[in-house]
Amino acid sequence: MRIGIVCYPTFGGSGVLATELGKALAQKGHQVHFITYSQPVRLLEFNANIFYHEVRVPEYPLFDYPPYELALSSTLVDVIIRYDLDLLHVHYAIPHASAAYMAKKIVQEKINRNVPFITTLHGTDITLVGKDETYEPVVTFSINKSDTITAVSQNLKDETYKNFDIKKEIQVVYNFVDVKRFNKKPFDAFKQAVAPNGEKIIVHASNFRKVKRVQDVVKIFAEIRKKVDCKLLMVGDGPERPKCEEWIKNEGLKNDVRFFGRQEQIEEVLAVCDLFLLPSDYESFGLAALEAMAAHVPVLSSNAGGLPEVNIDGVTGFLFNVGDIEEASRRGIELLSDEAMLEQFKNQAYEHALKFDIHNIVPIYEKIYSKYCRMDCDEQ
Ligand code: GMT
Repeated sequence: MRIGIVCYPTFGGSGVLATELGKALAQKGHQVHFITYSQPVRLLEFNANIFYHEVRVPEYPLFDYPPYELALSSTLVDVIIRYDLDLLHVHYAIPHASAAYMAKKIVQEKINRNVPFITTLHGTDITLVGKDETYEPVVTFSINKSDTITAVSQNLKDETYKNFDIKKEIQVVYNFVDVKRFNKKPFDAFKQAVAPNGEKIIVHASNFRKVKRVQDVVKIFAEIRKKVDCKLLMVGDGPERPKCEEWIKNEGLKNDVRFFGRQEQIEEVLAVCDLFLLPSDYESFGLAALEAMAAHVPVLSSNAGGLPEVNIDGVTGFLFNVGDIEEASRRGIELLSDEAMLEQFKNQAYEHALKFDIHNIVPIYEKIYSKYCRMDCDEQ
């Protein structure tokens, strides 16, 4: 099929997922067109089935706010007609679902073709930004106009029905991970460099937004470190990072914490780690936790949002109430002090991650697409 994918091209989970989906679809022989304002960060490989179309927003002195959504809709119309796309799959509702609806209507009027669009809800488009009254009417409308709606967890599906007047069925399609990519042997020289005395290695990876509660990461680490020799690796970047570096300095933890910034090869870092921390206020799913599990790293996470659907308490790691540093630290110490238990949790985390392997989830999206297959699309 010929599929248009719209997403945020940055390091966020929704963009990563959309890009990995597009790459997997291209490998399976579909023609995939990414339509975004810059090249998606994970779109590094060459594949003849992958096309990238940049959405340009011309500057004009009259505009204090350049109208990105109009530029996106117009680019969508152009790509749909020029490449005869079968459908659009938009990731993150704002403003992608309304732009897709607008493009669909224009194409209908121009060439009398109905181009379906699938909207995948990822999290903050529903739980934070979307339900704000500034956007809510448009978000509700464009979700309802989507031909298929998917959400990345049961929790996000429930939240969507709770916060918006949605008249259609929402299908849960979980995040996925390429387990083969993350199931790596540890690179001994790297391990030796970050934990020279065989310390346990704790890791956190995120975009350092407020919702991630990176201060809790520091607090939990400080408590665990009182009982277990350990190091903390911080992967990613974002608004809370400067404050986080300050807290670490103030707590006297500087020599035991390393910041790696944004990492394309996060699997190399995860391969040497023993525990992943994710104390978020909310996660619709928690893709970063799944990636850790695929790398044999158990997860110590809050029980917010969809996290309990991914991190199984007492099996793949432990859950704690948001902000409960004491419980989180207790569980971290328990796990890192018992070699046999840690080994068991590492294996269980990996086993559970297999359920979310790319080869299990991508066919679910293909099945959704096949509903919209035109007469000629099997020949692609
Ligand atoms: O976590 C973020 O801040 C990024 C955000 C995004 O929209 O890119 O991630 C969301 O989508 C991911 C992929 O579906 C989910 O795994 C994350 O849990 C979700 N983040 C939140 O709900 C906060």
